[in-house]
Amino acid sequence: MTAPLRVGILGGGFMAAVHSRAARAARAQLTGIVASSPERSRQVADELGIERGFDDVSALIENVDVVHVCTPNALHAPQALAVLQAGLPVICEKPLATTVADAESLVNAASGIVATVPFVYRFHPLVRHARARIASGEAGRVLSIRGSYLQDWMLDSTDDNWRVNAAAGGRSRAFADIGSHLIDLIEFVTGDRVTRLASTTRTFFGDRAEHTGITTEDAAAVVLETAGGALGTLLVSQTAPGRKNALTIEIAGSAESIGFEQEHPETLWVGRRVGSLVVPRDADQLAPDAARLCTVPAGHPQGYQDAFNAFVSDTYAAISGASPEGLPRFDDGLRAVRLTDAVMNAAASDAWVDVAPAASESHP
Ligand code: SOE
Repeated sequence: MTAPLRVGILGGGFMAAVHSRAARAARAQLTGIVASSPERSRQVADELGIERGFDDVSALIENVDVVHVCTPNALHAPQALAVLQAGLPVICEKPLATTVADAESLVNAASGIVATVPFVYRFHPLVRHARARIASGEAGRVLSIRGSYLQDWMLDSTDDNWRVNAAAGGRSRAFADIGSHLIDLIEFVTGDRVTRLASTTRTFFGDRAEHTGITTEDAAAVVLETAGGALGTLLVSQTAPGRKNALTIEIAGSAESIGFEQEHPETLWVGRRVGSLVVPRDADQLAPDAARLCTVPAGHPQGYQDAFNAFVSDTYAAISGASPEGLPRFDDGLRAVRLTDAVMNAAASDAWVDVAPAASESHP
C-alpha cells in the first residue's frame, strides 16, 4: 500500500474547491493550501477540510508531492514554473499562461515531469465515445464543425472580477477562459488540427462595477479550417442570458453527424440521413476508453465533477507511471494558448491567421 499523494492547492476560489473534491475522490491527502493571504489560507483550509493553510508557495512546495494551480491567470506561469523547478508534478488551470512565450517556457520546464491542464470535458464518457466513432471511420470524413460555449455569468455590469482586467487575466477573457475548452475538445474529438482561422470579438460592456475602459472580450466568433479539410464556426460568449455552461459541439461526417451537449452529458446524438439515434451513457454499449470512465450504471447521471474527478485520477495515475489515454498535458495547454492568441490576432488584424500545429502538436 503506497502512501497517499500529499496534495497542495494554490488559490482559494471556486476551482480550488472543485480540485479539492477531485483530489479527495482520488484518495489523496489534502495537505495544504495557499490563498490570497495567510488568514484567507487558514480560512479556506478550514472550509475545504485541508490540513493546513501555508503562508507562501515555497513553504507549500516543501511539504507536498503535487501542486494544483488554481489562481488568477497571470499567476499560472510563475507558480507552475516554481513547482516544476522544485521537480514536482503539477496540474495548472487553463489558460496555461497568458502569452505563448510563457506557455512554451512551461512546456520546456515540464520535460520529464507529469504536468497536466484540466480540459476536463474530455472526460465525459460520451465525448470519448464520439472520439472513438470518428477515429474508427464510422462517421466518415469530417466535413463541418459547429461549436458554441455560452454562459451568462458576466451579463450584468455588476458582474466583475479579475478576469476583466487584462493585467490579471490576459488580453483575452471569454475565449481564453472557455473558448480554450471548446477548441481543445474539437481537436480532441475529431483528431484533426485547426490550420487557419478568422475571428471577430466584442466587448459589449466597456465599464463594469470595478473596471472601466475594458478591453477584454465578452464574446468571440470564429471561422476555421482544419488540416483534414473541414470548415467550422465557433461562438463563445459569457453574456448569453439563460445559458449557464452550455458547451455544445456538432461534428458532421460524410456518413454520420455526432452531437454532444455538456449540460446533457448522458446522451450522444448520432445523426444519419436515415436512422438517426441517441446513444445513452451505458458502458456496455460504449468504446473501451469511454466505458472505463463510467463509474455508475446508465440511468445514474454522471456530471461535471465526475469528469473532473476522472481527470485528476488519470493525472495521479500518470504520476505513478501509467499512460492514461487522452490526458491533457502542458503541450495541449500550449496549443490552446496558441489558438487563443490566433483568435485575438485575427480579430485585431481583420485577417485570417495560420495556426498550423508545431511538430509536437501533430496529433491530439
Ligand atoms: C468560468 O467561466 C468557468 O468556471 C471556467 O473557468 C471553467 O474552466 C469552466 O469549466 C466553467 O466555467
